[in-house]
Formats: sequence, C-alpha cells, structure tokens
Amino acid sequence: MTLLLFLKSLQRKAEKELKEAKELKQLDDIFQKYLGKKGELTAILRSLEKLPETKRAKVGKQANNLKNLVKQRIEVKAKKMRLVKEVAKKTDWIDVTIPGRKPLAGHLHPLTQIKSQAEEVFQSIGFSVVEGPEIENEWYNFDALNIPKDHPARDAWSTFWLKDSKLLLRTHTSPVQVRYMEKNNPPLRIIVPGRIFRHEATDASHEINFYQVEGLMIDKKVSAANFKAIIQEFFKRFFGKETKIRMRPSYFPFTEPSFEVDMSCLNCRGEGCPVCSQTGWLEMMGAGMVHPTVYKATGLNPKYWQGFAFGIGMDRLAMMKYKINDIRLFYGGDLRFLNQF
Ligand code: FA5
Repeated sequence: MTLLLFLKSLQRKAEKELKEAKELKQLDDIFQKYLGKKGELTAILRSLEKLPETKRAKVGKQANNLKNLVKQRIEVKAKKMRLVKEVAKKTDWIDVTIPGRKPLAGHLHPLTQIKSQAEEVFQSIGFSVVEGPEIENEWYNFDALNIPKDHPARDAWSTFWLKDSKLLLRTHTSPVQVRYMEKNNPPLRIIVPGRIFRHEATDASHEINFYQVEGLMIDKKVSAANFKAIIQEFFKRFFGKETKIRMRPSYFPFTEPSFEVDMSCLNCRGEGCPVCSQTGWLEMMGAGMVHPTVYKATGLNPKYWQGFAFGIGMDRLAMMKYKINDIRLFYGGDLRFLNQF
C-alpha cells in the first residue's frame, strides 16, 4: 500500500472513531492514538525526511492536512461535550439536602388574635358575638344611653363628628346594646367586639382609635353577683388562674350601680410601671346594671327585665397578655413588632 493510500485509510478510521466517541476521555485516546508521541500519524510525519524528495511534498501535505483535520475535529467535539456537561450540571442536578425556601406567609394582627381569643372564651360561657356600625348617630351613641345633650357626662367621650352631618364615629361599643335590645327579646347574652374612636391625647395606655368588647346579659333575674362571677371566669380563662382583679364603684349614665374593673398589672407584676401609671393596677373595663332609661329607650319594661352590661378595653387585654408596654405599637405598622406574633 502506498503511503498516500495508508493516510486515506487512517483518515477514514479516525473519522469513524471521532464520530462514535461519547466521552472526553475517548477524544483524548484518539488524540494519543494518532497525534501522541507514539501516534500513527506522528510516525508518518517523522518519517517524511527519509522519503525521496519527489514524494515528500505530496505525502507531507496530505499528512499535515490529516493532522489538522483530526486536531480540529477533536477540539470542536470536546468543546461541545464540555458545554453539554456544564448545562446538565446546572439544570439536572438537585441537592435534596438544601433546606427549602419558605414562602412568606402573612399572619393575623395581635389585636385580631386577641379578639378571637376573647370571643372564644365568651362563646364557651354562652355569649353570642354581634357587631354594629362604626359610624353612629347621637341617639344610639348618647341619648338612648341616658347621656342627653349638654349633659356633662358627654365630656367623658370626646367625639369625632363627621363634617356637615349629625353623624359621629362611635366613642364606645355601648350603642350596640341599644340596637340589639330594640330588635331582640330577652333573655339576651351577647358580646360586641369593635373599633371605637376618641378625640383625646395619646399616651402609653390611650389611643384615639382602639377596640372594646361590649357585653350584655339580660334575663328575669340577673344580678351584680352574676356579673362578678362571669367576669372573674372570663379573666381566669383568658389569662390563667392566678389573675387578680378588683371592682371599684364608678359612674356611667347608662348603668346603676356602675363599676370599674382593674386587673393587677402583668407588665410589672403589680410593682408600678408606665402602663399602669405606677399604680400596679390597670383599668380594664367599665360595667354596671343596665339603667331603667335604656330599657325604656328600647321598648323593654324594666319591671320584668334586669341585667348587666360591660365594656372591656380590648387593647388593654392584648397589652396584658403579650406584655406590651405601649398601646401605640399596635397601630404603628412596624413589622419588627408585628412579626413577633
Ligand atoms: C366606656 O366606654 C363604657 N361604654 C363602658 C361600659 C359599658 C360601662 C357598659 C358600663 C356598661 P370607658 O370610657 O371607661 O367606658 O372605657 C372602657 C374601657 O376602654 C376602659 O376601661 C379601658 O380599658 C378602655 N379605654 C378607654 N379609653 C381608652 C383609650 N383611649 N385607649 C385605649 N383603651 C381605652
């Protein structure tokens, strides 16, 4: 066989092997086989000088062409293989041991959580949950509750009036007592959680926008002793057995007699702090026996019915439960605060 024919057969062999190669390692072997130190093509190239000059130019050209061809094919194919490997590494490979990325989920505002907890406790002792409007008129917010115009008691509820109307933002949840008594016959046993508004200065325990839980229980024989038992039970179930409460006489135009209920400040354990104005006790609610005027305003006969009403400061429940020393934190929208709940 002439050298030229041999080179041709080498080329066919190399091309076939290159086509079949599937791994970088195989390409490497092909390189060694033809172009390595002991490669078949290398041997031919080395023997060129021994050839007679007439043949040398032709064979030399052919051999160099083949050398370049094999080299180039190997390079192109190796590049392609590396690229495929790289992509596979990025897409196909999943490390199942990496901790998953948690999707950000929202959660309920602490006051909403407190509202649900209070509702749950009252429902467990037989109260239904009722709601009423945040925009009220004078009749429900004041008159029907025995707080007529020009009565000094109105000053206790500094009011936001709506422009050019006789409407106002309710200053307490008590108007819902009236609305409910108008439409329902006793026995009644409801609570009314809701948002209220007062035009007053804020401090660590006072906001202009806050929440109350109104309560109303009316039947043939409901006494102040029943009130005390129920409210004690509420505090026990809501805060735990150890909670201390105390009742003080007070004044509300729509109850007689009237009380205020304080609880021992959980923020300072009764020692005195800004939350309880250094007294060790925090006022949690107003209450009393429903006044005859309220029965009359709602069409019920006070001779047949008796009962109690109360209004708990819901923000104060939250402050005690979560040991928050400033009510304004609930409304600041600061996520560093809110994300703790
Ligand atoms: C009333 O609003 C009466 N409607 C409560 C009532 C209902 C009495 C039924 C009798 C019968 P008072 O203004 O005291 O009462 O408010 C009740 C509770 O709301 C307070 O004890 C306190 O816990 C909370 N509270 C009052 N003002 C604020 C305020 N500015 N910020 C946060 N909580 C407040």
